[in-house]
Amino acid sequence: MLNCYKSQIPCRRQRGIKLELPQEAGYLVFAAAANVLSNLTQSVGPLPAGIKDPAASNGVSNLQRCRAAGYLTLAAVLLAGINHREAIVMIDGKKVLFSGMQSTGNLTLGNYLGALKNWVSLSDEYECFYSVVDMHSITVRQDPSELRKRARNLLTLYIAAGLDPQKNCIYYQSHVSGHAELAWILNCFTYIGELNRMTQFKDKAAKHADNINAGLYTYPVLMAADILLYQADVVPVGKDQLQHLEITRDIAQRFNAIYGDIFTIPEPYMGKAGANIRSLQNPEKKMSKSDENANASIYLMDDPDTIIRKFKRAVTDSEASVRYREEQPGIKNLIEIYCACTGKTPEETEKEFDGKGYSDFKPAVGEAVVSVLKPIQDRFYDLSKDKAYIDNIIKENAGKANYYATKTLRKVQKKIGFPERIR
Ligand code: ATP
Ligand code: LTN
Repeated sequence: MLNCYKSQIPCRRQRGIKLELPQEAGYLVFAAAANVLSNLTQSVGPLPAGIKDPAASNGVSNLQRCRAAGYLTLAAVLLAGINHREAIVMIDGKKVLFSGMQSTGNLTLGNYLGALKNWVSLSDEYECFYSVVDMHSITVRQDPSELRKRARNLLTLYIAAGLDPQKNCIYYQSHVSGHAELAWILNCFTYIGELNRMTQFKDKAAKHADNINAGLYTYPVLMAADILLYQADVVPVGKDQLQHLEITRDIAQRFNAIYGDIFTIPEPYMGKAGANIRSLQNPEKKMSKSDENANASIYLMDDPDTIIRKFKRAVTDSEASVRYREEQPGIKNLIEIYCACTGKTPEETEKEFDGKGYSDFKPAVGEAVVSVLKPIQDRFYDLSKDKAYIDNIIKENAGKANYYATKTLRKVQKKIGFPERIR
């Protein structure tokens, strides 16, 4: 019965215990459900409250059908005797989202406003994978114990910033070997000419002239593997990463053209406010966690006094008026930060500080930032005390990520002609 049920539904991904259903699957589920429901409910009890019997009436929505399908899947899991703790039952057909951050340096306000904050708002709409991409970090030399500590802090910060680890797959890249395996394969489908054009490589090579390693050069291929491994539909990234997303799409399309429809072609997802926060010491440069000048960046864990002090010292100009315009890049950046933290528009901000000087505006920006970061910091410290809780998230989510990664990887290995595994 389980087989018959599975085979009738064109799921995007399926496992004995996991089904993701596209909307149009609703009707098939409906038909399948009508056939199997009575047998299943006899064995596992009545439908839970709030889940409508899909066979009950014509007025059942697609979502209700999908919910029923989720329940039926769970019922099937129970009947098949699979450990339900491992069962992931999805009840509607969400698109997949992948993103990640490197565990190099301490997270900045730029990382939060440009990435993390948007991630939180996307959790409900998408099936999300958020990785701590520690394998990318070693393209630049790292101190081992620092790297381990930073990776853990970053993962904890993801949660402190609002990502629910039950809804989002939050995991370490290095815990899923599929990233490295797929990256190798994709290396063989990437041209040197393409990699030569990557501006991030040129920047980082100039900055680390003593260590221009092959990993730094093929960094975009590992990033492509991250994204394609999970068949991601969307990838939230800042402007600086668009070129890497473009090469990911090119590699995927090249592979698909040879082997068929294997990879989903990902789209960039650009958030609106705060997508491009600049350095406080040099507004020509983006705020970056690897900046050697600590005054150039606001770190997520900076205490309130430090934050206010850094804003007071921010490089601006001699115009002495709070105006949102290209000619005043330092002030423009501060206005953008203020707006991202308060929800105000640049026009409202100009009005609010009309006739006032930078000595009023700069501390106000600092206060706005403190009010956003303080709750995140408090939650971070609370979470850090609960080692068992974080350990459990690391373990469970690595399992989930591995499951999806292996699925894509096996498909790819088969297509390119690697010998089958003998079980
Ligand atoms: P590094 O200095 O190590 O290169 P970084 O601070 O530039 O790090 P990344 O790890 O490269 O940060 O980026 C993590 C995410 O944060 C990416 O989505 C990136 O686009 C975003 N991001 C980084 N810096 C900024 C910024 N200044 N403004 C907006 N978004 C940013
Ligand atoms: N290169 C990115 C981090 C990163 C990433 C990814 C982002 C690695 N793999 C996959 C999105 C999707 C950066 O430096 N911001």
